[in-house]
Amino acid sequence: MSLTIHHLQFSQSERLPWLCEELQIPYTLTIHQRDPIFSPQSIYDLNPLGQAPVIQDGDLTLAESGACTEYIIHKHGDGRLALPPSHKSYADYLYWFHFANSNLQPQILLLLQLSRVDPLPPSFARSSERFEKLLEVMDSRLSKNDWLAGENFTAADCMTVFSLTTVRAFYPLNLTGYQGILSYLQRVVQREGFKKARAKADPEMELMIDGKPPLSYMERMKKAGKM
Ligand SMILES: N[C@@H](CCC(=O)N[C@@H](CS)C(=O)NCC(=O)O)C(=O)O
Repeated sequence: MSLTIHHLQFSQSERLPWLCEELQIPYTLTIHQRDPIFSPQSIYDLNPLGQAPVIQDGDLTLAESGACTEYIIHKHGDGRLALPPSHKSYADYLYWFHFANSNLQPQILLLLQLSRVDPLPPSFARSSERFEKLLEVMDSRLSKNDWLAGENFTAADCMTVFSLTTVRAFYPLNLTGYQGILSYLQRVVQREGFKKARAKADPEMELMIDGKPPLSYMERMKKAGKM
């Protein structure tokens, strides 16, 4: 088995085991624990930026979850879970695939940083308003469509779900009232591929699909006596 996924627990690298389970392709999963918050040396040994995920395939070592997703789909998955240009939902697929890492995730990270400034700067309120708008747009989309690209479950979903679930252990996003998003998350966790990936990659982590934010990662570490 040549494809290895390096997964940092409680991180966006969860996207890749999920993708591989959905594609039903073989892979070796190497799990790395946070130390206690950031990446351990073993991730730096693979990626000088110290970020996960990282995949290895023969002589290749590749980071960036979007790049890894496209690589896996086209090298190992016969293009499945991507929509081709001929598909009626191609543009939607592209939009939501890129939305995850180019819009949703950066806006959450901005809120996380601004929320730590004391006193809170006016830009925090502005960013929060903008983020609510973003959630409204996603909620509306998911109220009318089962999956982000439309009728088909795609890699756009694999790219996005981390930012609506696990990331909330780091920034307490409240999804209460966003019924389109919450129903979507229920559909996600019923997928066999999701269940299998979760059991292998983060078996001890709860699903984080309620409106209320989950226990924070810091609190978990304190409870476990690791901080
Ligand atoms: N844009 C990158 C971001 C990767 C990233 O920041 N990963 C985080 C996990 S969510 C990480 O490795 N954090 C540990 C650290 O920075 O020490 C991707 O999509 O792969």
